[in-house]
Amino acid sequence: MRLLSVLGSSLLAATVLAPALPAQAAAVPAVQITRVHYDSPGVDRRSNTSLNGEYVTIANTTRRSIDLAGWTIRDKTGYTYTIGDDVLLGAGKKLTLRTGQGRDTATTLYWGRRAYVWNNDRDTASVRRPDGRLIDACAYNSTRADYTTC
Ligand SMILES: [Ca+2]
Repeated sequence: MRLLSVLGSSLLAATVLAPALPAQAAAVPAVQITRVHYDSPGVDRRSNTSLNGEYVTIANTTRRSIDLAGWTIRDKTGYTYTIGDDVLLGAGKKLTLRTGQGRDTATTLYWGRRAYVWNNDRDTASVRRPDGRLIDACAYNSTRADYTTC
């Protein structure tokens, strides 16, 4: 999956990373899924608090801001969140997408769903460019933890 990510890395990141670093270091995708907290605390009662206990965090691994407008985050089933306009992720910054409803901030976006997205046992989170190209994916298959770090 990491290899695919390299191929899918943005031209911007490729320009920044490719000339100076060896191929192995460039294996880090420009936008990386760093955590999927798939099992929210407590019993899954679909309260907004519980829904927002589910989240996925992505990080900009490059030294430049990345315009995320139109990028998508989706699960294996195909539930898809499209990042809106005016979402610029600064160099090295992280962004968290929570499942429930809330007011978007610079660091947290809200999917606005009234149902869970991330399966508590196994699923795959992926982040894609507006053209659908896969940038990074994170799969998990365990009920022994509430989250996975990718
Ligand atoms: Ca869940």
